[in-house]
Amino acid sequence: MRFLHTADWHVGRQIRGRSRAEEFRAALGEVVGIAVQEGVDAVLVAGDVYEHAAPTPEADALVFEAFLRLHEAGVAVVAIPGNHDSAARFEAFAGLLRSVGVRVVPRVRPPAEGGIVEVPSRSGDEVAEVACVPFVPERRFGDAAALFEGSERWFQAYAQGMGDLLEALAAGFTPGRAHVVLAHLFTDGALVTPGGGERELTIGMAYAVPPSRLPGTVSYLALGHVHLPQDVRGSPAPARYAGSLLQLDFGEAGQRKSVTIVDVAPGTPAKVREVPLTAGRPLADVRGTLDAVIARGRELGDAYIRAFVETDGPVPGIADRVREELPNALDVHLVYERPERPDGGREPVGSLHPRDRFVAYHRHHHGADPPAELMAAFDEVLALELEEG
Ligand SMILES: [Mn+2]
Repeated sequence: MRFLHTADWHVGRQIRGRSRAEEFRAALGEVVGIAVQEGVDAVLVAGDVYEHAAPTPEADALVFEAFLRLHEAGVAVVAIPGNHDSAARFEAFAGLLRSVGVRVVPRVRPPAEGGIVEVPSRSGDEVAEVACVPFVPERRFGDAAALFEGSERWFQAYAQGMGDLLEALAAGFTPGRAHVVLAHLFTDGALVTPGGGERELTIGMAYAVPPSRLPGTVSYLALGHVHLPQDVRGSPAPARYAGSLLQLDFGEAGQRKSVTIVDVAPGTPAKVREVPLTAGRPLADVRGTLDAVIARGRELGDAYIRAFVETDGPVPGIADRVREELPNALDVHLVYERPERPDGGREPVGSLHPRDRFVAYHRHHHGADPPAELMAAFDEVLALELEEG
C-alpha cells in the first residue's frame, strides 16, 4: 500500500502580521495533487495541522477544503494533533470528519480502543494499520514526585514513558498486515536546521525519545514536530520527519520542503521517497551595504526578506528606506561595530532575566538602551505575564 506522509501544516500561521493563507491554499493544493498523482491509499498528517489551538474560520476553511478534496479523490486521511493543535477540538470534529474519510485520533489510546486505525487500500483487498501517537504534553509524564528529583530524571522518565507507549501500541498490531506508526514527537538528535547548531539544544527538546527506543518491527514511522524534512538517524525501522509545508520563519529560510511517499508491505521495511513542494514563498536573509541589499532583494522576486544592512553606525530612517524599496522586507537590522563591553566579553543572553534580555536585544538591534517609556511598557507586560504564569 502507498501513503503520503505530511506534517506540521501550521495553517493559520502568519509572518510579521502578514497572512500566508494563499500560500497555504497553494501548498495544500499541491499536497492533494501529489496524493492523486501518486495514487496513494491514504494521507498521514503527523500533527500541527493548525498554528493555533483555536484557529480562525479562514484556517478551518483551508484545512476542510483539503480534506474534502482528498475525500472526493477517494483518498483517506489519518490525522493526529500536534502540540499546536487542540486535542479537545479534534475530538469534537472526529465523528464529523469520519464521514468524509478523515480518521482523527485526538488522544493516546490503547490499541483496542482506537489507538490503532485500520486503513483499507483503495482496491479493497489489503488493510494497513496505523498506530497513532498524538503529541503528549511533557507535564503529563512528570508526576508530583518527579518534580523533586531534578530535571534530568524527569527527561529520562519522558523518554522511558514514550518508549514504553510506542512498544505497547506496536504490540497491538495484527500480524500479516503492514504496520505504520504516526506520531508527533521529538527524537534525540533530530536536526532543526540543516547544519544542526545551537537551536538543537533548547529546553523543550530535552523531552526527546532516543531513536533506539522506536519500535523496530514496524514498516515505517511517520513523524511530525521537526520542520526540516529528514530521515531519523539511528532508528531500527525507517522513520522520517516529513517537515512543514512552508518555510514558516527565518529559522527555516532556504529549507526545501517536501512530502514523503511511502510504500509499505507486511513484514518489510517501507520504501521511502521525497517529493518536493514548491508552492510557498521562499524566505531569505540578505546581507550587505544598503545598495547591495536593495539590489539583491530585487532579484529575489516574491521572497520574504530579512535584511542585514552594514553601516558605520546608527542611521535613522534606513529601515524605512529598505522597506520602501523592498516591500517584502519583513525585518531590517543594522549591522555595525558596537562598543566593546568593559570586560571584553559577549553578553550571555541566554542566562539573563527577561528584563536584561530585552535590554540586550534592544542594544543589539538599535545600538542603544531602550528609552524609559519603552522599558516601563515592557515591565508592565512582563508583570502581567508572570501573574498569568
Ligand atoms: Mn510544528
